Parts: sequence; C-alpha cells; structure tokens
Amino acid sequence: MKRRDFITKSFATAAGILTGLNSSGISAQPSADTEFLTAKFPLRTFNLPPVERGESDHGKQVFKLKIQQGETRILPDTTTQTLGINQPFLAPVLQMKKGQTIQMQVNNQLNEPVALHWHGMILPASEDGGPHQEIAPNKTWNAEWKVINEPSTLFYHSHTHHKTGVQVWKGLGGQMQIIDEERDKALNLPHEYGVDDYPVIIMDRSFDEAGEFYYNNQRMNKMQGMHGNVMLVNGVANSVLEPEKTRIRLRLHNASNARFYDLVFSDLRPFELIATDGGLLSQAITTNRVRLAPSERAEIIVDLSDRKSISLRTIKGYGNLSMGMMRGMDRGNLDQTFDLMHIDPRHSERVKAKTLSQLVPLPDWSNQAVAQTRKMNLEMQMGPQMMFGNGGFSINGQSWDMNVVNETLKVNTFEIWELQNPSMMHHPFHVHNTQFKVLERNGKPPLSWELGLKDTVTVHKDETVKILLPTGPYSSSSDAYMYHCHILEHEDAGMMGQFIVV
Ligand SMILES: [Cu+2]
Repeated sequence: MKRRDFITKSFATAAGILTGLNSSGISAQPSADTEFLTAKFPLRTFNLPPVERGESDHGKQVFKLKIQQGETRILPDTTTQTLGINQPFLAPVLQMKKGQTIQMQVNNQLNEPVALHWHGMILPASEDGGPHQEIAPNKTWNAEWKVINEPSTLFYHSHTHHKTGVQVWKGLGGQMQIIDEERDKALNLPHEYGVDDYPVIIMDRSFDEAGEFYYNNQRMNKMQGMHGNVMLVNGVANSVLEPEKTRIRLRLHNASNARFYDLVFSDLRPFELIATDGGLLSQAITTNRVRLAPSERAEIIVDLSDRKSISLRTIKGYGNLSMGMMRGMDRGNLDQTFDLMHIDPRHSERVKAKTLSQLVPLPDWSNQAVAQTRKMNLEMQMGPQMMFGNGGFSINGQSWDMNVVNETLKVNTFEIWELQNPSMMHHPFHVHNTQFKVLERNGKPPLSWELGLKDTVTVHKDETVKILLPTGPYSSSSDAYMYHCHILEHEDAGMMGQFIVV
C-alpha cells in the first residue's frame, strides 16, 4: 500500500473513534473507519516466538524476564513504540513442566509500575502477579511456585492497576506452555515446537496517523473494549506459516483486549479440538469452528496432507454486539469476516493423518461436596460514570477496590459460582488460581469448546453460566486473588473483585 493511502486510512480510524459519541459519528454504514487493513499489507513470514525454558539452578527453573520498551516494525512502512518482555514487542513462549519449581525474576525497565500475572496457573496468591504485586521501575520481583497444573497452554500478561489494558495493548503479554513430550508422543499428538506445534497468538491493534498505537479507553472504547483494525498473529500482520509437517498442532490463543473470534479455516475443513484453557479434553472433538473470547485458548490438530493453502479466518456473527439500541454503532469494527493468517503446506513433509482415540480422563468431581455457592452479577451502569473515568463497571454492585476483599473461600474445597449477565455485552469471566468446569449455560450443557478445564468462560448477555471451581491448596489471609471480566477495558473500569482463600 502507498504510504499516503495508509496514512489516510489509519487517520480515519482514529478520527472515527474520537468522534464516536457525536451524533454525526454514529453510523451503521460501513465506512473508512471500519476498514480492516491487514489484507492490504504485504505477506510476511509467520513469526515463531523464541522459546525459553529457564535455567536450572539448585533445583529450580529460573526465568529472567526483562520488561522493556522497544520499537517495532508492525506497519509496512513505519515503526511503532512498543513494550515487550526480553524483546522489543510481546514476549517469548515460556515452556515448563509439571512438577518443576519455577522462579520468575521479573525486572521492570519501564518508568511506570507493572504487575505481571501468570494466567491460568494454580499458585500461592503472593506469587500470582495481580495488582497488589506491582513492580516499581528498575526493581525486580521474584515469583516462585511449583507447577501443579496439568500440561496446558497458559498466558502471562500485565495486570497493573488501571493499566492492564494499555500495557497489554502495547505488548506486555505472551504464551506459557506446560509441556509433556512423553505423554504427547504416547497420545500421537504433534509436540515439536516450531516443527509441528505452533503458538498462534491472536490480537488486534489500531494505530494513529504517526504509526503509533492508538489507545483510548474512554467512551465507546471503554464500553465495547478496545478493538483494532490491524490483525496480528504472534505480532505480525498478514503472515504465512509454511509448516514443516502436514499434521500440525496450533495453540490458538486470543490475546486481544476485547475482540471475540469465531475461528474457521477458509475452506471450512474439519479439525480436531484437543485442549481448552486448562489442558487436554478427555477425547478429541472433530469440529470446524471454535469460538474464543479474550484470554481463551484452544489447541487444535489440523491435517494439511491435501497440501492446499488455507487461511485461518474469523467469521462474522460473534462480535460483542448484544447491545440493543447501540447495535448500530461501530458494527463493522466489532464484527466482520477477515483472515488472521495463512498456511501454505506445499513443501511440508507429509505425515499421515492419525485417528485420535481417548486423550486423558478429566478429573471426576461429580461426587465432590460443594462448600459454597456464590452469585456473580456482571454489571454495566450507563451514564456519565460509564463514559468517563474509571467507573461504571461492577460485580454484585461493587466496583473493584484495592482495599476490599469481596469473597473468602475455604482452601481445598469446591464451589459453584453462578455467573449472571444482565448487561448489554458478553463478558469473558476469568478466575485466578483455578481451572474450573463449566456445568451449564442457561440450564443447558456447555458448548463443545468448553467441555474441558477452563479458567475463563464467556457469559453472554442475559445468560447464567454455572461453574464448578476447586479453590486449590494454597491459603493466605493477607494475599488475594482476582476474578474479573477479561475485556481489559472492563477490568480496568472496575468489573473485578478479589478473594482470599483461607
Ligand atoms: Cu466485560
């Protein structure tokens, strides 16, 4: 694309967002401000993030993580100021094994505080990296825990007080993988990183006329969450994966601030869904679509032995639009069909498709006593509070307060949480320190992509979702865990609470 052309379009984007509340800016018509730019970028090679496995030191695996500023060429013809961990933008994939004791040495080179959270991990609250564990500029925070999670694909990202959205947007997030090669070999699962096992970290970003990230979490962007018109996979737009083999595992990971994806391949080919947030399903599910809300992960196995080039695509219909009167606003931006990346297997080594049988049995909690049932009401209040400042979002009538512990759980028990959403939008609800089971969705069985263990579940508008949640083995009367909406602008605006486990 010509530079001038690009500047015009990206400027229109920013201008469209800025005028979002003016009557002149409200329009259901497709216009320049809803145009997706990714397809106009030159094709680039798939970016395989570097992998880090830590260094063994006195029985611990030590990871040294440096939070830093950088400059990155994301747009075709200019650079963008970015944030990253051990690299200018985004972060390495951290691989670890169940049973290892992990020490994360997190050094903050920014001139603002950062908290770094290990999303999906079961660990003591003091090590969790929530807003209470802020790292001051030039300081190092050591977090240490023994990995007791099952092998799974997890997420690490900024969780800084009122700054989670903007820091993740600029690049403070990456994928963690708890791996078990022997088990995967026995189960016939592709497991060689960058050979037949690839992270696919999906996010959208928008840019201003100077090519810098555009981020503004007020007004419509606060209500809908920040959406962008440039789609990135592992930090790169419009990329092509040429896998080494024709049978590949993709660790799909929605690392977007607010965008929901309904993922298919361009030829609607079926694939095997093998894992959700918390690890493997009891058996693979053959499907041709999977929906991912912000922070959700799904591992799939794709057979490319026909050597046809395909694209990974999100299809219109699952944008976060359930907003009654507001439905017309920004429709194009929130809900469109577009490609995320392409896969070209013409030169891949042919691997026979294999039928997957049973994977691993999920824990049977059907006879567990339920210690407590709680209701979580996810609320958005309309009015000036919603449009400006940090308020307007709450759970059970309370916006997040650093100094208020909302719930007290008993260690090593099970609870049922009933998540209710009377608001205008879907909310992906995340609970720290647990992998839970979705029991029912409006009295019906959970959807096919949420049959496994989960740490985030979407509560659609007007729905009630019941989850069964183990409270875990760690207790502390002083350190709290968070539960919150994973639309990061909603989290920052108060749709978050904290609990202690005693
Ligand atoms: Cu939300």
